[in-house]
Amino acid sequence: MNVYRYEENPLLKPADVKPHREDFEVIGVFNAGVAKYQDEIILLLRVAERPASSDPAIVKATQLDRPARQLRILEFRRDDPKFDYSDPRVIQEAGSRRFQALTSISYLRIARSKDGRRFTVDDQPFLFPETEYETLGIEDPRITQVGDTYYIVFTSVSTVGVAVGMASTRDFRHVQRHGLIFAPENKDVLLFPEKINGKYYALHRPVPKGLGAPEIWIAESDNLLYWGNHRFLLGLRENRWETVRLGAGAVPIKTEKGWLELYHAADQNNRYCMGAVLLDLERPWQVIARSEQPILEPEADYERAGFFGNVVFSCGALVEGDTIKMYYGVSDDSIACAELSLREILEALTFF
Ligand code: MAN
Repeated sequence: MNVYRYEENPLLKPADVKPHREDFEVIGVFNAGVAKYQDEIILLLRVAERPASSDPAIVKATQLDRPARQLRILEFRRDDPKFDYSDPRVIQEAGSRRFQALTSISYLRIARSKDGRRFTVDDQPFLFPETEYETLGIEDPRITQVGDTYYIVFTSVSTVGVAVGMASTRDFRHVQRHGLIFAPENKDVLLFPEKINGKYYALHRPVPKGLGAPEIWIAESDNLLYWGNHRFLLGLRENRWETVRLGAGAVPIKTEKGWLELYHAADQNNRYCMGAVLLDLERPWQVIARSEQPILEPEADYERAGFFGNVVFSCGALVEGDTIKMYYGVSDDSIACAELSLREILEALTFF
């Protein structure tokens, strides 16, 4: 597989984004949704911020205090044995691993570009945590254009669970919220860009806690809001790069051979790669072909090291002729882009 990584990578780093308020710092700008709007390429960035701490002995975190409608600042002593800081993304109770706080709060912010390489970041957040289901942040947006409307689906995080919210915009200035479309625990929802035989389809990724694993399902809807007829779609595979969890990444790409879905998967070491799967054009709940090897894996320095290293994680791609421009978060830290050939990806798939 020929992968052309942009020379400018990473295209956006935390230092390129101003925090939304002065006493905060940006620690990540990654996992961005992608859209084409007029003559611009839009990245809907996941920006992760935390309250700046001048004292290295104090770890500060934050969450939305709904009644007060403002962010509450939490403080933890780094040397307090009650807490486990081993996962940089979350503060847990030592021993029990019970959730205490996320180390950052995420929200969505727009970056705009004409050439797809140099982006200007908007001054203000586009979608900021606001509801009771977003008190710990909103993350990993995906954008699907249906007619003139861009639907944005995102991970909605709160202490009652990790769910999936939806919003829409027509101009990337005004935004309307539509509430939660999938209950906890669920993530990685991708809406297909058109109806198939009269129905909308969505890929989703529940996280069963008894039997089952974090794997990809497909559901259908008449209106994008109410989802049913759930079917299991794509599972993990042993002894490979996709052993622990997987989830859809980019909006399904319509090709002559089927719907091409670029998805992520992780192994026991939390190493995230991108793979590809082909779904039947008329019956998208049927898998026709799948990549044996990843189409992209963490190899460049910026993909291997960072806030949470060895992660490539795409939430969106643009297709121009045979070229797939895949934008992806690297190491839960920054954003990169790579170009791949659509034909080469299809040729590399194993058909069942
Ligand atoms: C995981 C990671 C984090 C994220 C939480 C909540 O721990 O993906 O980045 O904040 O889940 O979604």
